[in-house]
Amino acid sequence: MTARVAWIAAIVGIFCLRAAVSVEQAPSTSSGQARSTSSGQADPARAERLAWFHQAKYGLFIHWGLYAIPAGEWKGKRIPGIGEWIMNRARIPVGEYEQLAKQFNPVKFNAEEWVQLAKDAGMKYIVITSKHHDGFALYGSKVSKYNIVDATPFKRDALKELAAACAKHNMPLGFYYSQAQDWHDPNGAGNSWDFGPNDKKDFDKYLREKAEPQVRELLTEYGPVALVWFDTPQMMDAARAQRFTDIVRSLQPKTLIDGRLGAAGDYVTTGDNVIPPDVQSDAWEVPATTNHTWGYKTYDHDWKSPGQITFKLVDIVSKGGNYLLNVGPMADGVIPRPSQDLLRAVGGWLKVNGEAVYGAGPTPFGDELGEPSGKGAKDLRGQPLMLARTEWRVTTKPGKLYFMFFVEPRAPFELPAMKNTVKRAYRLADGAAIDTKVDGGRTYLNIERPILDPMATVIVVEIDGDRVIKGTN
Ligand code: H79
Repeated sequence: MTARVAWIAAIVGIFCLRAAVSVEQAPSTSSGQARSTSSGQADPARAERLAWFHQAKYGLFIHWGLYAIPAGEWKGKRIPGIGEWIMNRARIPVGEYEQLAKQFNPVKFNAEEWVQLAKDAGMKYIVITSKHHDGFALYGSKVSKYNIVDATPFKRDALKELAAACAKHNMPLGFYYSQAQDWHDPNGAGNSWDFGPNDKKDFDKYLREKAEPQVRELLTEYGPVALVWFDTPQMMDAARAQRFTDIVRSLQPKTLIDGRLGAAGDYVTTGDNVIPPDVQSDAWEVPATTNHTWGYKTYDHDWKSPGQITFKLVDIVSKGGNYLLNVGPMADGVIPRPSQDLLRAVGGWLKVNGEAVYGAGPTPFGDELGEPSGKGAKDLRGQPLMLARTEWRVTTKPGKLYFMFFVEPRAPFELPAMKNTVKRAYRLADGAAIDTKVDGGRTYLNIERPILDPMATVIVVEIDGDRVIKGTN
């Protein structure tokens, strides 16, 4: 088994294990196999759908809903865990939780500002919760009155406004939709405290009367939908998943389906905040938080730093993936200032160095990523424990290698073994030439110290030929 297959097997294994012991399992991925049609041919329609996604690399995830009001606290008590799970974690009865709708009046919500933030951040697509597990729709659904237009004093359709702003700024917009868990619907999965165990429910009634028609609405009333982001596929089987696939494909054939529908989507979705240890050949995306929650919590101030986010972005791109990074707007419609500042700081780096990220291919090397610790050690998820290396990463475009340094490299820096000749090397930020020398068949870069940018200094290495040929001359 290759390391890659082992990794996929490990996360799929975790999913199955959790699913067997708990209905509140962690979401996981679809198969990591390079996808082809039943005849064994590559799927050209899928490849075409994915073209923009491979270019984009970095997207803004937005978790917004009624849970932004309690924001991690219920009846004076802090409820542990992720904020959007508060209804579940505090076992709040539907009749009580739905009262929150009467208070939901985000008068400071401004779709243009949200899109502008994504643009400033260098993010190339937006995905927003149209309905999370709590069952509340953030748009004017005709299927259920439990929605932002019919059940709140706000009465505005937030997704309509966001779709219009995205269209204006050419920003692809996708919808998160919790297809299986719906704690508001007596037959939806997950709410055992009001409605009893899942196996006593008429789950197909819920799918046919709420989830499927709502997904149909999202794909007909909001313009082009870049992707549908399904989540936690409990109770899903092949037939149920197929009905969603058919809805998406028939209404908008270009729309991508993520990896958590319960059947193979268009790309692999890794576990929440899980970045694989090495390059994945199939298209993939990691959903990730900026602190420790998706929905807003007043008391989670543990934000990642711009440097940490930049490293993760580059790490992900060097492994062939996309980074879908979350913000949790407050109940008044404002995205918390610290997360805005963080995103804009990374955006500043991308403005200068984005060429190394957007549309860039993965590392042709791999030793720089780290190595299994050996001795059979396992991490918290039961996967082989990796000793990650974090000094540098590399991405590629035809004829170019982008070396990104997070710490001072050893001087001179020895390029990984390749048969290609280095034509020239320069710093991406200012074009400053980097002195190179060849010795014993290896090329060395004399990178000035200190490195220019503490977030990451990018050195472009131009080679003869489009791609790296590994080995020594
Ligand atoms: O939308 C975000 C999460 O709400 C959703 N996926 C991301 C993108 C998600 N659904 N389920 N999970 C994540 C796994 C949930 C795990 C936990 Fe819990 C919820 C840990 C703490 C609260 C379940 C309930 C396990 C312990 C208590």
